[in-house]
Amino acid sequence: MGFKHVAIIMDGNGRWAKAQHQQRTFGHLQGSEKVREIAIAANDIGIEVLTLYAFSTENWKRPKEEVDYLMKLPDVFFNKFLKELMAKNIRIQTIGELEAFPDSTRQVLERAIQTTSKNTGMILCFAMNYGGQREIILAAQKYHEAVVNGIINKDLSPEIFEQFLMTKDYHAVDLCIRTSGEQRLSNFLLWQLAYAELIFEALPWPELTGDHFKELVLDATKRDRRFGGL
Ligand code: V0D
Repeated sequence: MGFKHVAIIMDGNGRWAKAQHQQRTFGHLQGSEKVREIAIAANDIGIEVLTLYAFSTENWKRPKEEVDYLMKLPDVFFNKFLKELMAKNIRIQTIGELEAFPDSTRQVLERAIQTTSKNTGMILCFAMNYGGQREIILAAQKYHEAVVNGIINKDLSPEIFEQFLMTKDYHAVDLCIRTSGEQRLSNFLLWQLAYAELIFEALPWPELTGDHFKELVLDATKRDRRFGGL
């Protein structure tokens, strides 16, 4: 039973850089190279959606220079890797409230989404200015609006509520991996992780390899998933 949707909290980039007497931004750049390697590995093993936590709603609290650097990373990433993503038939998508990003960053994202929109392979979904609680509040507001407008009735179920989440087009998350040793969800995909397998990997994100990633996914696939049944 192969996994369809894998999500990753790409933690440990700043700490990894500091450990080698480098700036945190160097860790972020190295981290974006890893996005390429892990996306290709995920595509190799037939994963349909890979959702990566690239920027949380909390990340705005970081020093301005670091935030400014992160805003430029999507452009750096696409200039280096867009050709390769096209060759691998990978589609770029995003979840999160992109309105908060500078126009320049949003234009880069829009162009990448457009350029890859006809690809039919794996979806590489970047969660940007994303927070799980915020997503659920927005979904509740949209649901309420739909009820007020008489578009749907008041019977609410998980299946109906999910249609108002940012991930409505994706399969449920099968596995979430967090690198760098912390064992928390940190407001990532709260609803979607209800039945997901969890892996807390000690290695920091820049040190994960494609082969190691494939091994983690394979190990999790072997777990017996009962979804609360017997
Ligand atoms: C920094 C480790 C790729 C986590 C990975 C703006 C923190 C490297 C992207 C990216 C970030 C995002 C969207 C897109 C193409 C690439 C990225 C951010 C941070 C936040 F369409 N890496 N990356 N975006 N890091």
